[in-house]
Amino acid sequence: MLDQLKQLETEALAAFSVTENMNDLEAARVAFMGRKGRLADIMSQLPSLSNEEKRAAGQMANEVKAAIEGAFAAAQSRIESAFAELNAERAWIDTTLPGEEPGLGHVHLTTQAIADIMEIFSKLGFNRQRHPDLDWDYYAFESLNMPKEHPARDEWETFFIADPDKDVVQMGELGKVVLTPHTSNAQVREMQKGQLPIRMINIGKTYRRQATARHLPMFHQFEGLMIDENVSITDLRGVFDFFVKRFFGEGTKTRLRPFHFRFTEPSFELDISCTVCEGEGFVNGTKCKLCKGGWLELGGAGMVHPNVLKAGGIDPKKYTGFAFGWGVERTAMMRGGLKMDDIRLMYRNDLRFLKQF
Ligand code: FA5
Repeated sequence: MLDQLKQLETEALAAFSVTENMNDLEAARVAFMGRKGRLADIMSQLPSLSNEEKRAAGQMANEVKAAIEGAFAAAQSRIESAFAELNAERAWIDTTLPGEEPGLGHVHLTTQAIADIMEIFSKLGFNRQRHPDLDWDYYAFESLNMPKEHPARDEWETFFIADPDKDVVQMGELGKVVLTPHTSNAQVREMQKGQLPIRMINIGKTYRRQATARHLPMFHQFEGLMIDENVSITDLRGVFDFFVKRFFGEGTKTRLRPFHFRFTEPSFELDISCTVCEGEGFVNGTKCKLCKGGWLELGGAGMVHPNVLKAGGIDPKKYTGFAFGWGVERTAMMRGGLKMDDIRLMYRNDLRFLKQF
């Protein structure tokens, strides 16, 4: 038994001397000195010894215990001071080192497109005006020749704003309150300022109850409005061509396709030649994946309807004008010839996507 005690002391001291953290040290202590540890195990043989042997073993056990406890305390303070040193090293800051340069971002694809759009139209004397994106039904629909209950309103998949107290749609003198489904609410608002001629660009957020790979519930449109004496479709065509050639490139072709809007007469959809296949419809003999036919639709336009001019207090016999409204995100996508599988990527804030632009 005496040999076993000596052996235990040697092993415990060796184990404590190599532990590097408090957890390992405690685990070693329990293994040697714990209630079910090696020392307790050896001491359990005591009753089978003679009285003389018991005395010798007891004395030796006390010496071994004291030696092991001393070694434990020494290992404990060794580990503590090693950690204190490490922490001090970590806490030290070399103030003479050059700082780390913070990463610089860039403006979002939509913001870039808005800046470019505005720069081009300002060359033609169009000014940016700001009109609300939370507006009355009157400006979003009624003043635009879409009376209450008119089926043409359905296409705009509109969000109506509820009165938080009464849980019904908010009403006012000018009808319900809507999140504008298009920037055309700016038309009559601009006319009501009473200043002619008008050359306005209204770029704003628009909202529709739509969320698909090609539709965002919140997107941007830019609305153009020009009103003066003798404004004709030729002017619309000229402005359209000017914008398209500068935004998409000199070689881009344009076309007007007859369409129907309640607030313009005649109305058109404006198309541009595809930015990938250059209007051919084919790339290396295979059908173009972006356009499927050579043309891309930019958005709607037309000559302002006389009823809309009247709603804005303008005499339709004296003045004429054109208006257009195009989607910023779709226009930005077309410029890069981007075949974006899902337009919603633009607002998912994934840096791997955003960094490309
Ligand atoms: C309009 O909104 C008319 N106000 C345009 C207009 C203005 C016509 C002035 C005549 C005179 P439309 O619903 O087609 O038209 O939308 C115009 C453009 O907005 C579309 O071509 C498309 O580029 C964009 N757009 C429409 N809905 C969405 C959507 N949910 N997500 C992204 N872009 C959209």
